[in-house]
Amino acid sequence: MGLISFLKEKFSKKKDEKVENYTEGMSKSRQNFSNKLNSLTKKYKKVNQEYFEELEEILIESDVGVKLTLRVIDEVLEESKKNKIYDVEEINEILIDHIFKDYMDKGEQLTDVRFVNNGPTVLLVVGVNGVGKTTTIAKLAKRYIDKGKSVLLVASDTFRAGASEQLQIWANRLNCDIVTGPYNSDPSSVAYDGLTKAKKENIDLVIIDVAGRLQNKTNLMDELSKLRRVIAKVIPEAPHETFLIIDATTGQNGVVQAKAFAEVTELTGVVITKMDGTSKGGIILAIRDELGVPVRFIGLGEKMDDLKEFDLESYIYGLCVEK
Ligand SMILES: Nc1nc2c(ncn2[C@@H]2O[C@H](COP(=O)(O)OP(=O)(O)OP(=O)(O)O)[C@@H](O)[C@H]2O)c(=O)[nH]1
Ligand SMILES: [Mg+2]
Repeated sequence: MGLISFLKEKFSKKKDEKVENYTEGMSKSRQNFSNKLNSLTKKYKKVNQEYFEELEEILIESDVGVKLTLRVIDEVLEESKKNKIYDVEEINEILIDHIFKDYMDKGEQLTDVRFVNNGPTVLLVVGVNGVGKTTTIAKLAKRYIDKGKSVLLVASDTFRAGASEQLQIWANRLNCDIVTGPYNSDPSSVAYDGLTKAKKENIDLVIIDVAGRLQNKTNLMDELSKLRRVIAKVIPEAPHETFLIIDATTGQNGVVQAKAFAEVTELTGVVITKMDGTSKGGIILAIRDELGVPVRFIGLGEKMDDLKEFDLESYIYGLCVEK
């Protein structure tokens, strides 16, 4: 049985809240992707060259990325020939199986922040302007406060006017401690102050908000490596996690950003925001394919609890299964 049949059976039996969140948050992407796939299925019934060409187009239009699309289509074509499978529905199942397997084969499957045993766990959050860094930080802070952890926010984005204030508002709302610095001050020195405080007070989780200006890669690289050096001075193994935030609505541009960041700094995870705002939900697959870094969380809406742990099965179900 293919994955899609398996998921249909698994998720149709009992109402699963997590899957409901995904199907709701991904409705635009699903309408786009599954409608196109369904019309293709009706049009062809048996696969041929034109079918695969149209399928390729659908995948690329859904932001799955050209590289991954071509590879998966090749794999499916080969399987079709080898096992003499020409039925469109069967081929669609095989396609989804390959997409799933490709994601799994790319590396670790992590979601939740990995906490260290001793002392504060340090999470660095990077990404370009407007992708949803600050709100994601607030959502993550709430998640771990709700789990009983002590959380400290550090406003190292000192360059954008109002950035610190925005984080401060969240800290107040969440009743969470925060360290800020003056506008235009050195982000590393704010981080230093924050980590010193976290160490002294034995805070469980420190989340650092960093500005990500991509205009100049050398600058970004210098800034991030300085920040990492300073962080490691206070807590030797830190930062333990570095999450890159990518806005799903930016499509292939998001993939370009991800590659650029991966070149200048070590990333342990990606968070995809605004999945609810795009009809091209394939970006997750493209980023995983290009970077191999696990997608840790996914933003499925603007509300505080709309940030969910990434779950590949729910994601595929949310993308492909008609509702
Ligand atoms: N619909 C939707 N909106 C989101 C999501 N995540 C963030 N946003 C919105 O995106 C906008 C920008 O979010 P911020 O958190 O300010 O982004 P930022 O990266 O910190 O921006 P700068 O500090 O200006 O660089 C806000 O209006 C958020 O509510 C999401 O998952 N879904
Ligand atoms: Mg911000």
